[in-house]
Amino acid sequence: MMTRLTDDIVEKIIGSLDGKNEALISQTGMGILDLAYDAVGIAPDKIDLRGVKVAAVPVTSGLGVIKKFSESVAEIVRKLGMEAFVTESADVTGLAEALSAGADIVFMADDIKFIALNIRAGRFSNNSFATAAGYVSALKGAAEGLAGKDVLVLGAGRVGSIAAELMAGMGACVTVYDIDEKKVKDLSDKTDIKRAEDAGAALSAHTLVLNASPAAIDGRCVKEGTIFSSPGLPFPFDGLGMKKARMIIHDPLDIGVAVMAVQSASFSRRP
Ligand code: 2YJ
Repeated sequence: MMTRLTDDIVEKIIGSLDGKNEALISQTGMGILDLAYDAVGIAPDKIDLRGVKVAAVPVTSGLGVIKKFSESVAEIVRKLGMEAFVTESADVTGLAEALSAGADIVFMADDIKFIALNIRAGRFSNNSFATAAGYVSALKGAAEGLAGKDVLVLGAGRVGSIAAELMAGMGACVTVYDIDEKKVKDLSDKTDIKRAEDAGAALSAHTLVLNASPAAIDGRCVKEGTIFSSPGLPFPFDGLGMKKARMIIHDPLDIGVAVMAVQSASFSRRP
C-alpha cells in the first residue's frame, strides 16, 4: 500500500524547507545535503552539484497533477545547489521541453513510480530506494551508529523492505513488522531479519524505529525516549506518542528527493 501526497501536504513543503533542514541538523548531525551524500555512500567532494540542470516534469496520468509537487521537487533540489526548473507542459511534451532545455536530470512521478532520470547516463534513481536510504542514514546519524543495535522496521512495503536490508547490511539487529505476514516472510527468506508478530509489543521493546507504514502509531505502545525515523504518510503519531518519543524525523518529500538528486547526479560523475 502506498499513500499519495495530497495538495494540502505539498502546499506547505516549500515554506518549511529551511526549518526542516535546521531540525535535521540538530537531530542527526547532518543537513539534508550531507545526509543525501551519506545515504548514497559518496564523499561530497566526489560530485559537483553546481551546474547540474534538473527539470521537474508534471505528470497528469492516473490521479493527476498534485498542486506544487513539481515546484517542491525543484525547490528541494535548488537548496542542494543544483539548477532546477519546472516544465510548462506536462507528460511527453514536458519531457521534450526538459530535454530541449538541456536538462541533465529529469524528475517525474505518476501514482506508482517517482524517478530521477539521468539523461547523460541513461539511469534513474527511484524514490523508494532513496527514501529508504535517506531515512536509514537519518536514523544512523541520530543513533550515532546502528551496528549491533536493535532496530524495528514497521511496514515491509517497498521502502520498509529496502530499509531493513540496508540496516541488516550495516550490522543492525533488525526486526520487521507488517500486518501482511507474507511480506515479512518473503523478506526474511533473503535477509537476516526477525519477524515481529505484534506491532504494539514490538514497539514496546524498541527505542530505534524506522516507520515505513501508513498505519497510525498508538502512543501507549511507544517506549519513552524512542527515536523514530518516519517517512510514512500520513503523519502517524498521536499526542502521547509525540511526547514519549525522543525524536521524530519526518518529512513528506525532502529527504527522498534530496537522495534521488544526489544519487542520480552520481551516475554521470567523472571518475
Ligand atoms: O506530477 C504530479 O504532480 C503527480 N503525477 C505526482 C504524483 C506523485 N506520486 C506519488 O505520490 C506516488 N505515491 C508515487 C510515489 C512513489 C513513492 N515511492
